[in-house]
Amino acid sequence: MKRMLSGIKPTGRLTLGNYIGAIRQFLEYQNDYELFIFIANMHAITVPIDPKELKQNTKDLIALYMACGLDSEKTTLFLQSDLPQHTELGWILTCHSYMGELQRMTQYKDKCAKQESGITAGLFTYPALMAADILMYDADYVPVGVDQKQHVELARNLAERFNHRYGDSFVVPEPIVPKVGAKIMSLQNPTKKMSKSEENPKGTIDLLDEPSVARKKIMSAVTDSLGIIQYDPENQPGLANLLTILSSLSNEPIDSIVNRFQGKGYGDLKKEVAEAVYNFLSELQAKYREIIASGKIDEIIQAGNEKAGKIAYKKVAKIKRKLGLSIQKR
Ligand code: ATP
Ligand code: LTN
Repeated sequence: MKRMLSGIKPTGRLTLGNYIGAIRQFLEYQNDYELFIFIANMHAITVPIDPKELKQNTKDLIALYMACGLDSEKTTLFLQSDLPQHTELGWILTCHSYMGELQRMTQYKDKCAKQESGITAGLFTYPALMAADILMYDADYVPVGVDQKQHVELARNLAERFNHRYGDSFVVPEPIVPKVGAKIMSLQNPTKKMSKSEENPKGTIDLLDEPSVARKKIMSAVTDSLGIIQYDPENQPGLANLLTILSSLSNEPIDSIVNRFQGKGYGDLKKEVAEAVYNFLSELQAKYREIIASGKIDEIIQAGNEKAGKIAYKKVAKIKRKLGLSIQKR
């Protein structure tokens, strides 16, 4: 079975966009791949973050993953900061990354452009840590958003460089980027992505939003004045977004929804989407609360850490031997 790995930073609360665009895919992958999913909390500290918030986001993320249907029997779910091998291999890979290579990373360049002061060295070297996360487990595939593809390519280059210099060390990973269309838009500005860092909370549905609040957000979503129900993302982006959300949550094809709503108004469609979102969030949050109350999070992370930790321990020991860092005979 091929191995797949992905991580998510606990820097904000998860949105319906994260669910439809990313988490739902993980649920499918867990049947066909040996799946490793981890909370990239060492990456979250590359920018200032309140410790209480970080801790809460981390727990929420684990509980939400499970509430969405990630099955700890099939998937190894672990916490990056609990495995010191990540930073150890991260340092080793930092020492094999060139300044020019890291300077070319567009995410770093964008952040530099936006954030005039207070850029940390960690933000600069973070792609080397991300490469360590991936190469540690010999992942064949890494599902990521388009913005992260360049980082996976760096991991590929580092793997090849290492294999060339020291002999076979790492599997060269491949990024998997979701098909186009896997992009849920803001409810208030449907030409922009629904994002956890969006300023207007009315545009974003948080997975932990009160379901009745989420219902209101759908009812007040921006549409258009054409008054025809059809799927036309270019001219009717708000409507297309609502159709995509309904189709994703109900598994009903968009065409069939469009047919059902012929001759009806936007209000009718919004009501059905609002109900679907209301029901989805109510069920999800009930499971979420159950998981939090069960105290199982610690147990699941511990089991995941143990499984991932064994692989990480072996890998770092092997790499240290190859580099001449270990002097004792084994
Ligand atoms: P931010 O909003 O702060 O830029 P984000 O919501 O994009 O963050 P990430 O942690 O970068 O969060 O994304 C996690 C995963 O969710 C990625 O695979 C990304 O492609 C996916 N994702 C995020 N927002 C959407 C969206 N609106 N539609 C579809 N997929 C999304
Ligand atoms: N950098 C990613 C999170 C991340 C990751 C990884 C994803 C850290 N390590 C390894 C895939 C594989 C982000 O900012 N979303």
